[in-house]
Amino acid sequence: MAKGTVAYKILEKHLVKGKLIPGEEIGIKIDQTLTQDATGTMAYLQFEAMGVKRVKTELSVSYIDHNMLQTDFRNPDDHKYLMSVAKRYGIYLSKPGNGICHQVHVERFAVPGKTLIGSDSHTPTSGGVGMIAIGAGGLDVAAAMAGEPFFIKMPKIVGVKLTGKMPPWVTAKDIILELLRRLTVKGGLGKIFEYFGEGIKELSVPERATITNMGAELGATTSIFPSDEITREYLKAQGREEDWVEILPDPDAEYDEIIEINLSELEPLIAQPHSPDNVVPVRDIEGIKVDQVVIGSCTNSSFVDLMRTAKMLEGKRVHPDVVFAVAPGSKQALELITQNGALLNFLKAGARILETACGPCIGMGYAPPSGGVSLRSFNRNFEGRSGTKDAKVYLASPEVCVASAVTGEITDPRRFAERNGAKWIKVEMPEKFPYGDEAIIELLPEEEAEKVEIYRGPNIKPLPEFDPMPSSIEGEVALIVGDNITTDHIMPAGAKILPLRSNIYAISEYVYHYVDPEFVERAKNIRDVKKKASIIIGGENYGQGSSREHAALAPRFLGVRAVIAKSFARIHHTNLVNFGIIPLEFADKDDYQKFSLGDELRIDNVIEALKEERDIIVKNMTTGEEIRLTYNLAPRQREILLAGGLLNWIKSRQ
Ligand code: MIC
Ligand code: SF4
Repeated sequence: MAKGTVAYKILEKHLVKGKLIPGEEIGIKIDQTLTQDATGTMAYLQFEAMGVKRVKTELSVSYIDHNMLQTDFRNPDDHKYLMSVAKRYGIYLSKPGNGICHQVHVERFAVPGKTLIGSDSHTPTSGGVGMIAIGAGGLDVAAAMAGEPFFIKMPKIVGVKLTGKMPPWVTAKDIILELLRRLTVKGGLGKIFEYFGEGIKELSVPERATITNMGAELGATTSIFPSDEITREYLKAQGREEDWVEILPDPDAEYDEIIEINLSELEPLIAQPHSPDNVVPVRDIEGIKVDQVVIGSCTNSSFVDLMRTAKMLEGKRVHPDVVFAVAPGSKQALELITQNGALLNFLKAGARILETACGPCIGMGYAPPSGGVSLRSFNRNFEGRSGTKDAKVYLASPEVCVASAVTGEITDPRRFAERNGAKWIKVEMPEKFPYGDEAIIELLPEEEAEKVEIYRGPNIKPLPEFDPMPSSIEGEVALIVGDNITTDHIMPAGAKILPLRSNIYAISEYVYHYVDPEFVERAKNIRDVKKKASIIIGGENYGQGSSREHAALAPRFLGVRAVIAKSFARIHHTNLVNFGIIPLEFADKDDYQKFSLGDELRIDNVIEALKEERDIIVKNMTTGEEIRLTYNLAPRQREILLAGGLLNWIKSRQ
């Protein structure tokens, strides 16, 4: 039962519904929330619809970090909306330029022992300071701000025992890449990864945060480190020692499973295109020419990353054929490297300095050239995500990135050190960080807050209304896809589409845009002409990756009422339920073969089946076959589906 583990202790303290038994639905009290601009506008529209006067959490922060290109009025209008909502409802606002939500949250707000949910899949980053931090859809975050508990299936708690000592040039990134190599992008489904063992003493908080951040790529519910002396020192340097509490696993703590990594045996690793689990040792693919290199993203752009790579660059220049960029993760990190002069090393090496934001990680600028090779210190390399469909994106530690930027080809940093005399340094934490809170807007007193008017630009469109579940679904197979479909496939981001996040009518025109450009027309035809529902057939781990609820909301708007898949990724599964799309699974996975595009399907007695928790039968009217489907839905989720979505369900209870 994993009693005595750090994760169990925190969950136990926050439990408001259910039992801490793996697989059972539990409700937990949420202390903190975070949103970012790309998911935040929708989350706050939903929060407004809940009619609450002020957030009910201990702390809520709204970050602006994803879309900062501001190519026209839409994006700054959204920012203005977010700023007014924050003032009105008692939410801190981190302005554009202050940094990437997860990094700033660890620096300025994360508190050991507390719970956090965020409308971004990398929210587990704050697990680096011993907090239960979980990514969720915006609607779930809105509900938590309104004081509702957050519901998940109680995960298994997997202990990751770190033994040995990392050799020079092996870093935190290699620990998480090693886990991805072993477990794949679906290896973490239904699990919390809790790190323990001698090896964790070597890892600073920013390094721990790299690991908990990229645990999202395993499909894990979250990842967590104990809150120990290292955490205390870090929080003290952030001027927040009073936030520290010690949370260690009990000596007799029992994990549901244990994975051991001997750090002494690790070597620099790299994820090849187009999946973060396509991991090999860097030395195996040395010599591949790179066109561009970038250090940044919420995974690897901390002060520690910037200091070590700045040191590697001392007296060196970026290869003439390579464009190299650095996007510091936060204003605080940028301030520090400005103060101590490390920034100059990047400039002198010929680096391009990008804004402290997500930027290239979500295809907002800095796209690679046609067919180009881009090496990044990020966490995701899904096909096309960089903005260039045929680019090849590799993921590795910032140290591998810098070694390769100088040589012009993928290079093992150990070989780089030998040849170029670069020295491995252990980055010491400053005694006091420059807090850098100048770009955080403080809370207004309640009486003033109540008078704030919400600003709504013309890009912000009201939420569409959705019907309750019909008693039978008459539908058509509108799309068939394979395994590991990401929410980037379903609802792409990037400079063209991201500005439409507050406008479901406009953004739904891009659903499955790069996978099947005809999908939208087909779905609309099924909805408007044939007056039927669209049904999507999927493989394993359907909807992995980002938490964007637009990947459920926009298909629902286009008339999708069911997705039948071999298995689902956690956040997307919940998002489908929240928007009234029923996530069904094949009782026999081989039945996946039994569907073709355009097949007419009929699912009868949906309401009864959901009420009585019976399996569902789909009739393929085109082939005459009947196929048995199951589902993994808690009673509350079945009620939500019957109501046509979470907002309808919440309203029906008021
Ligand atoms: C991502 O890394 O894919 C994002 C962009 O941060 C998303 C959120 C979004 O789509 O807005 C995520 O990880 O949840
Ligand atoms: Fe931003 Fe990339 Fe992190 Fe997502 S993964 S929050 S886009 S930096």
